Amino acid sequence: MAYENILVETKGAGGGIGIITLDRPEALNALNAALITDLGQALDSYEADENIGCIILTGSNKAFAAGADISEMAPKSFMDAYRENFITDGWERVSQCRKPIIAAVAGFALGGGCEMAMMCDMIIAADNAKFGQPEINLGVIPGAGGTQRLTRFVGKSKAMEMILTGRMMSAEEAERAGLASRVVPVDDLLEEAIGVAEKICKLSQPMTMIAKECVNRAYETTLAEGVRFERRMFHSTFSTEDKAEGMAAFLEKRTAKFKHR
Ligand code: DAK
Repeated sequence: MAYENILVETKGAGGGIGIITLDRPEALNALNAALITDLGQALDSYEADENIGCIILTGSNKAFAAGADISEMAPKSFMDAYRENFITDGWERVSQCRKPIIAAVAGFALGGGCEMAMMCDMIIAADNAKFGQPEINLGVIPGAGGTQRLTRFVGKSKAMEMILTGRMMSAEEAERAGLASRVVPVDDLLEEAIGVAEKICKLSQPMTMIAKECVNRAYETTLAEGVRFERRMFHSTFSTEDKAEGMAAFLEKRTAKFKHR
């Protein structure tokens, strides 16, 4: 399917990696309604495709995304925004993705762009990446989870500084603070993300999905509930063909051939 605001391609052995590239270079990949619709459709189709084991979301070397499109927001009054439920439909789609999704971030990841990267399962940052929640400069506040997710990633003090002043964080600082899983040279960004995705694709697809679901529980519930949930999910993995194959392969000193069942 052809899209107007994103590019899609598959990579990896057997085409197991779905790559979505945000593509509005004239506006530093600012996220408008049409782009969010394209992104949702691309994610739906990768999630429905059993061959896809991991998704990479990326932008250009200059910008992952410089935020929601300010020209779309500027004319709206409170009543317009409230009645239309403005920029709500589709905005949480990335966080609802059940398959592993990696944000490969180069350049600006600001406002909604930073929020979208944080909705992914991990952020691999290029050395030129800049993260920020600059909405305060526009006379508004973050609206797609920035006050909640950034605080969980980097802690209260740094989140407050970023959100109250609008200052940007370098890739190095983002890694140090736990926002990015690692920093790589900008020219190697996609290759590094593909390397991680390839490792994920070689594993049992249901296990990577269940593991992701369990990690995400850590953000939504108490420790005791989270551990109980993990225990039940762990027990359920014993019903799968992939558990039988993975453990047999280890004991027989061979590589496991997962069937994703
Ligand atoms: N929207 C629209 N256009 C943008 C844009 C944006 N966010 N960011 C950049 N552009 C456009 C610029 O207007 C410019 O267009 P032309 O003038 O060439 O036509 C072009 O991209 C290149 O930008 P610059 O000329 O400014 O490039 P520089 O390298 O000089 O500066 C910059 C790069 C990233 C520092 C600067 O462009 C900038 O400050 N951009 C705005 C960043 C920002 O404030 N972002 C936060 C936006 S508010 C919600 C969901 C999401 C949100 C809220 C609610 N719900 C689900 C309820 C999110 C809100 C936001 O993200």
